[in-house]
Amino acid sequence: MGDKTAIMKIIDLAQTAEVLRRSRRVVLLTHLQPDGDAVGSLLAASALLEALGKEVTAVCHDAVPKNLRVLPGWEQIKKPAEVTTRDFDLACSLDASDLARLGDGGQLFSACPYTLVIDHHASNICFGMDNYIDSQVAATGNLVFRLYEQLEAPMNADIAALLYAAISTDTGNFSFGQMDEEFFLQMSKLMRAGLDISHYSRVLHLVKDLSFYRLLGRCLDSLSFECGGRLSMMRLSDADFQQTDTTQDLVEGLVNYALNIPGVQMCFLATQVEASQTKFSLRALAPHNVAVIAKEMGGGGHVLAAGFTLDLPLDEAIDRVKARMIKSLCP
Ligand SMILES: [Mn+2]
Repeated sequence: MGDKTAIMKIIDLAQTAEVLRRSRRVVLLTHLQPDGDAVGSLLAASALLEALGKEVTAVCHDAVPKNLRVLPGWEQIKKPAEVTTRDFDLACSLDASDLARLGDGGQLFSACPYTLVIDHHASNICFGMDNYIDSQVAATGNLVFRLYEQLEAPMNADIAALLYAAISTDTGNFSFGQMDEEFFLQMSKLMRAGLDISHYSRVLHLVKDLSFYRLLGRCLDSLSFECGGRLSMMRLSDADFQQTDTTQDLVEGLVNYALNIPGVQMCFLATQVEASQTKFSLRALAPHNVAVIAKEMGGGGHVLAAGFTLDLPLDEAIDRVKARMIKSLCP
């Protein structure tokens, strides 16, 4: 089924549907530290291929996070080491912008005679033989939805929940991102398929462990301001995690609290990773740009949301980043 050295090709929706239709044994993969779009797209694509009579194996390098273990079928996702066969005729990557994002799953992907990439990141490097990339959609889940329609596969309430998890995660539960007419037409079709939106909205986006709220409390307690309130800063030390019995994976999203205070235009959250390593999440409101700062510090990201890690102790790292952000915000 194709030559591995073939030139990487951009394909459209109909061609992508055709590649899936031709396949027989498919390994589906998604990125490290999977979020709702990763897990939702992976499982919805898996159900789609099963409906077409394919043999499907769904793989992710990391375990499914606790808050996503409410999604139907999450238990079927395997770790790369649990996949013993290499007998696949198609490997399909979902929501990953490059091969490294697949972690150990990358080996399964590369070992396959035919590879397909489906993604919505503008930064996708088209690492498949075929690549269906559309950066105009909010989530990879929107592309999987299109494939359901293109392949005329049946939709039910469980599949609707998976696609809702995907598209609601990447839009902050309908707060940002590419939400256009097609997006809401898809949503309306998910409702018609029986989506229990109030249940899934609550369990996916509202319910969090008490330990998370304790960590959030620590984070908010650390708030400080510069530039007359236009720059806000938060910090979490090792002690904060220990005393709240939490781990670093809960940090995701905390930085936004600092940005949502009236008057704030830029913010950061500094998290102690090790004694002399500090991780930063930066956020900004338009027309500011934190991608430039992140790049200077050896990281990357988007104009309004970026990040990086410095090999410095917490206080020293904060001083450096604070000075750089003050320079940018009130020179
Ligand atoms: Mn995504």
